[in-house]
Amino acid sequence: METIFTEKHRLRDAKSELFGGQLVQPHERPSRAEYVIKRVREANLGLVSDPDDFGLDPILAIHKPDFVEFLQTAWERWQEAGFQGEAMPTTWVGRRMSDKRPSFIEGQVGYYALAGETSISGGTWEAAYASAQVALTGADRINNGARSVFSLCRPPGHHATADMFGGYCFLNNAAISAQHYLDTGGKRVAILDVDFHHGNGTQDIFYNRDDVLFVSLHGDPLETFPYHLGHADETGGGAGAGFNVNYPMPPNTPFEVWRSALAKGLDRIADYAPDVLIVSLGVDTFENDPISFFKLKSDDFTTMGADIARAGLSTQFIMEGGYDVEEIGVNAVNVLQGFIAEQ
Ligand code: OKP
Ligand code: ZN
Repeated sequence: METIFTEKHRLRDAKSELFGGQLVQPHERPSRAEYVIKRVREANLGLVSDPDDFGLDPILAIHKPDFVEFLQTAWERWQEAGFQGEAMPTTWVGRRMSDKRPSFIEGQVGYYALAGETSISGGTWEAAYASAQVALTGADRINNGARSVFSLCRPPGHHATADMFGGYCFLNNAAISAQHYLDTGGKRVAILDVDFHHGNGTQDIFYNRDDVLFVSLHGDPLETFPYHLGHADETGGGAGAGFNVNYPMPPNTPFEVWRSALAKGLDRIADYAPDVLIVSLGVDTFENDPISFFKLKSDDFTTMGADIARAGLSTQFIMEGGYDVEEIGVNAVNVLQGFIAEQ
């Protein structure tokens, strides 16, 4: 399996995450991608290639132009305002408040944020742009006949909506890739999100559409981030009714339980008969992940990959979360090796 990767991910190297009332080094840090690419090479997974540049158009097919312009200019404008730290939201559109966009950068950061932990720092836009190109290049490989590809995206994307950043995400790489398939002749795309956290951004982007099926397995949002979306009764709206499927699960969920939800999700995907399957691959379901509460072991990730391969679909893996930095390389590559052994 070919891996698409660029060192430009390092441009996202923020100092601050708001965690437990303190500013700490972000869990989403450059070493994550370094562990994964190191393991890809050790395991001889296949070719490692730089992304091509598809430009802004496929990003603007998902994200609102004012949001993209905000991401491009936020850090510069924050510094010009004289702030000393990284750009972080301090306000948000609370219930019954106005959706009118503020003009001052401090207000705009709150306007475009869906969560408060994630800062915008120098290089964030450049890294997020490169991450989206890694996803688009993977899609291009599938379009050219590859059975599978690994887009080693960083920063991740599944929390980002059309016009909001947060949860370590800025541009929704999986959504941008899905739309690219549809804009290059695809009719139906399925997205299977196995990250520990609910992919609220991906759900929101495609909620009213039937050309993208979204299936997510995640920690119950009553108990964990993103808290305000991801319940089982969110099944899609309008033309998208029935095309959004959530499997929230409680603390300490073991692999056997998680795997039976995966089987149900894969059945739903088989019924949908998509042209391509995108897997939002987070490995923060691991038992030792520092911010999550499922109990998957390293071998379980191999089984996961084999289960996904048996769907028999052209499959693009897109990296999302996973924070036990020593182990995420092994766990991510186990999924890919499990897939290859069964494909
Ligand atoms: C991004 B991805 C833990 C707070 C963590 C942000 C989590 C973002 C996860 N107490 N808040 O889905 O892996
Ligand atoms: Zn996650």
